[in-house]
Amino acid sequence: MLKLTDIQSSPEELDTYYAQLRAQHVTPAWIGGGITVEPQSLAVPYVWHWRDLRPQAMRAAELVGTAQAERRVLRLTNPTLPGIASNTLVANIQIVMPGEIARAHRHSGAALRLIIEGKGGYTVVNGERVPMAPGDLVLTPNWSWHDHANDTDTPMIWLDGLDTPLVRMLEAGFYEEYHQDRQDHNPPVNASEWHYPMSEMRAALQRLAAANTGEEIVLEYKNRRTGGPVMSTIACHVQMLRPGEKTQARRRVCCTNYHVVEGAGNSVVGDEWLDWNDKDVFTVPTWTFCEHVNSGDRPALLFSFSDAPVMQALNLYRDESRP
Ligand code: GTQ
Repeated sequence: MLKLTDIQSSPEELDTYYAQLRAQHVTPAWIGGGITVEPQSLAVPYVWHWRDLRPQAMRAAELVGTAQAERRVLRLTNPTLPGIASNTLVANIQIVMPGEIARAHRHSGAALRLIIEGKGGYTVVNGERVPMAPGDLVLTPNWSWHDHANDTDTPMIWLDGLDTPLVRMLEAGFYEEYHQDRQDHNPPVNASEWHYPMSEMRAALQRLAAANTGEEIVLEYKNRRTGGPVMSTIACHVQMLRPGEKTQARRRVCCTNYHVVEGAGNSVVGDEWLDWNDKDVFTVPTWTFCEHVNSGDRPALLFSFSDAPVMQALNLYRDESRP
């Protein structure tokens, strides 16, 4: 017969023992744990409004040159995290002014750009020129050379999504500067591996809406080579919400950041009510029920990026609808 043993020890004995363990850098696992019944995010739901972000991006361009700032980037900061928007993924606003470049480098972190403002700027990815227009998705997968340029006469502003917090946690980060400020590059190609024009996504969403099956209208951006998620650590989606549409509340084991390409509405994320408008950004922590409402009179487009491919690769992914 196996039994649970009950040993009576004095507080003094325990204190002495724990102090010895501390000095020896050993921790008793019966205090504290570290295993939770379900995921408990350190992050909180939060929305950053474009009306606040845009003037500060423009101000950054007045105050800081691209010679000083290798990337002129504002990091959206979750109120409960250190300088990052979500647990594994950052969401940053980058601005490149007319005539400026952001010089060439590469790093282990994978990055995406969702263009918010400006047309005709470009990113050079491994020697290929990738054009930018509002709503376009541009990928710079890990360890790809990339530099940004703006030859136009208006600012280029975009949302950067990177997996750098994940890479840092894994202690797998490398970084290298290119031997020139900019890469020599070829002209743009059709169906670039790194470029997903919003014009194509919008047309596909409108086709789905016209079929009117009553289902949610959501598309995943597919890696053109593998057919899987766009990058090994990041999946991207775009959802169209019809006027008045409200989605089912759902939660998933992954952290997700949203960008409002266009439209107005709100999302209830856990206990938080987040109002959003054109070009706002909001974050949904892991395992937190989330539902979206389009409260406007035009279709709303929500772009999102998440670390779901990481969870799936590690057999940690789950999702459920609210009963
Ligand atoms: O454009 O390469 O937001 O290296 C942060 C780090 C963007 C970039 C960021 C970066 C970049």
